[in-house]
Amino acid sequence: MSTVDRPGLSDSVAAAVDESRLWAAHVALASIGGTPAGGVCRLALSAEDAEARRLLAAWARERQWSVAVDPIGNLFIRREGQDPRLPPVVTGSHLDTQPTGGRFDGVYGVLAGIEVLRALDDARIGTQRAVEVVAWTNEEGCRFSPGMMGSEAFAGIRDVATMLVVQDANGVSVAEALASTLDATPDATRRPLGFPVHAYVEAHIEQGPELERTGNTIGVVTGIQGTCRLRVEVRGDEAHAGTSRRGQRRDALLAATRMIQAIEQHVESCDPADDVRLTFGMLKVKPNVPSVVASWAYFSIDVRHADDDVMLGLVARIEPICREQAGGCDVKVTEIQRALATRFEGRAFDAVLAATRSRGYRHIAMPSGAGHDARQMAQLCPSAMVFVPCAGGVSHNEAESAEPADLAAGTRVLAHAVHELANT
Ligand code: HGY
Ligand code: MN
Ligand code: MN
Repeated sequence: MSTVDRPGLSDSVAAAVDESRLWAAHVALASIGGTPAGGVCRLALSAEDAEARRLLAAWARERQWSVAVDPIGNLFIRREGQDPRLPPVVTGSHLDTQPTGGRFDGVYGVLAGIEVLRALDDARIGTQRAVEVVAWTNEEGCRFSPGMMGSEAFAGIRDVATMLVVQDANGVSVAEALASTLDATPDATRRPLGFPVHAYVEAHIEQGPELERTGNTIGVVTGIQGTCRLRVEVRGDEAHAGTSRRGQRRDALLAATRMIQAIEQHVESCDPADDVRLTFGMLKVKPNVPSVVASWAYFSIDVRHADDDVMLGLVARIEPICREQAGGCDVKVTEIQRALATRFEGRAFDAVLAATRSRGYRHIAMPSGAGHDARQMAQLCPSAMVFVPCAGGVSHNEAESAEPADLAAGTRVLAHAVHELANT
């Protein structure tokens, strides 16, 4: 008969975290969508995503944990508590990756959650509240844009209906891809969207250099900077490369490059401290052949900053700059996602800080430059994040790397904090 919490049991749970078992789980997941360069390509709702979900569901069955999915495909693995009526503690992250992603972004948070459940079992420790591990659907947003679909749907920030119709570059909709992905976990209980959550804690690699640079093992995350995502569509006219005069062209690609340059120069002029994160990650061109003047260009803009006023001030300048650089082309600027800066505070943050101190890890309190599902969960319940270092801060890159000992340290902090929260 397992025992419900008594003081000090959080140490026992943390001690039951098994570093080599956690590493083996990462090796297993990294083989699903593994790339020749040693990274991972496991796009949202792809065959690889389905295979990863199937593996997690099999692990859950081994331990008699229950498995459920909701209407956007969020996957929940639940270890029951003493009182099933109480809102659970939820931990987790995402299984999907960027196309040239690494072996740790997202998946570490899911596997750390699984390891916490295993540690609770092995230590034969019960909790008042159930503990659920979640794998959020489509955090990355590279196949189906914008990302964060699972956690935004769960938090009621965006309507599932608007997500299901989104199509990928091949015209496959979220709805179609979701249906085939869910076939991978046929025994999963179908749940309605959303439920009360007592607290949410997400473990993640930092995806930046601070922990490694300062020699710290744990980042107790204070919040996430704001993010605005936009798309710019430029329309011109196709023309012959050898006969059309420059003065008569409506060259969509040339106009797009002028817009990109002008936005970059504007940001540089008002951000001497290099605090703004401005990214033009995607550019599409039609007809995209050497001897035809481009009639269509489509590019992405990702603007981030810790101060919402600064970020929104820059976003407000984007459309005017694009129109100034249009050169006779038609321009359409669309904002597709806006997430303001988020602070983590309250019982989840306090539990992570207390667990980190109690375990004696070198640590710093620090903000997150990257976006995470925890941002959305912070709108629902007390939420927090545990960061661990990654080599050189490199992420969204196949060279992404992390040390087994650091992953285990973060998981011990997670186990300690989750156990405390599941008994309050
Ligand atoms: O873009 C982000 O910050 C996240 O890693 N998807
Ligand atoms: Mn991530
Ligand atoms: Mn990512």
